[in-house]
Amino acid sequence: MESVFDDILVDYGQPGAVSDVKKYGSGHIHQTYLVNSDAKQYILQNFNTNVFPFPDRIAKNLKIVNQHLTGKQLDFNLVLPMKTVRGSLFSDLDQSAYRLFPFISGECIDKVSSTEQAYLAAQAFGGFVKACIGIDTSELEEVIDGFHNLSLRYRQFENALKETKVELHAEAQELVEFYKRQVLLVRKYKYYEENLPLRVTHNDTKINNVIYDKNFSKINAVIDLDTVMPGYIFYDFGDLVRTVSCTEEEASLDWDKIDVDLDKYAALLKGFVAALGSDLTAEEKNSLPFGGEMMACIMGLRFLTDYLNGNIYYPIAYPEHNLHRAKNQSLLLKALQNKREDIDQMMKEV
Ligand code: GN1
Ligand code: MG
Repeated sequence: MESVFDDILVDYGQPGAVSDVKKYGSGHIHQTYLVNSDAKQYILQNFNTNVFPFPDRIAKNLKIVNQHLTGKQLDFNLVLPMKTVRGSLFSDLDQSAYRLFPFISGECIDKVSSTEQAYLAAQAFGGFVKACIGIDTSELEEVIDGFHNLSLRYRQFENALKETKVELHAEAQELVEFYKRQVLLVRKYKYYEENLPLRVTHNDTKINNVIYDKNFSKINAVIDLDTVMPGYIFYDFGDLVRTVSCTEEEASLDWDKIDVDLDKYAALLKGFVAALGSDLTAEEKNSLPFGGEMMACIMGLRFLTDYLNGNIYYPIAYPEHNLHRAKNQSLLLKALQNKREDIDQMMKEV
């Protein structure tokens, strides 16, 4: 197997032979590996062309962003895919497309353990949006059509429910009813869609998409830039809320422990607002608490839709996996809704 990886290094004009390959990280979409050669370390990804059918759009967006950021002071690295000797972003092997990235050392986590870590992540993702101000969003492509469009995702859920071949047991039925009741969020989404400016957003601001330095004293890098495209500010704040302020990870089945940690929430808010400051419109600031609810809702809807569709999008380890992911997000959403008054109060103080 290693010789296959050697061929990839050759394709990228990298010296040395591969000595070790290990699965890496907890991403759902691409298969990711840490590759050790006798010269260097790399991240290698088996790129998922089903989920990203238009890799050219990713390349175009990242080129525009990269050009815009050249010469600007960013406090962290943006990790871009390397180019092969032929100038391609992919190396094709066994009918799969592989990408190589430089390896950035540091700590990549699925759960923060302090408010400082929360603050740093929010400041970095906010800093990314800030640094991209000035890019004409109409020049960027939509990498995945309607990716965070809540109206669309809700319709896809309704269709899946109509067409599903899955026999819904009581727990599944209860979840379906819960998500059906979230129409108010869809209505609010439409309001913001009409009233907020489009920004260049990251759109996958999960906590495991930053790399801290080894002391957790700063962010070394922001990674996973495939979904960089035009979006609303609350997407990026919302996915941070979803993955940082929740007391349990997205994969947790400890239903009773799923709650919102308000101290971490406050740290996110402070970090994000510190980075973007007066660049946020008043309406954008108001939309931030909605973002947490909306992103928990959209992820839950997507997991549940996938369950109803027979698990064709997210890899699963057991039949109810997507159902359980949807349940986890529903409990987080409930917790966010229950604590909305505290969160609104917090907003006034920032
Ligand atoms: C996927 O591959 P990964 O884990 O970085 C998904 C995100 C979801 C996330 C849920 C392209 O991201 O939208 O938030 O799973 N990415 C895509 O963990 O669908
Ligand atoms: Mg990822």
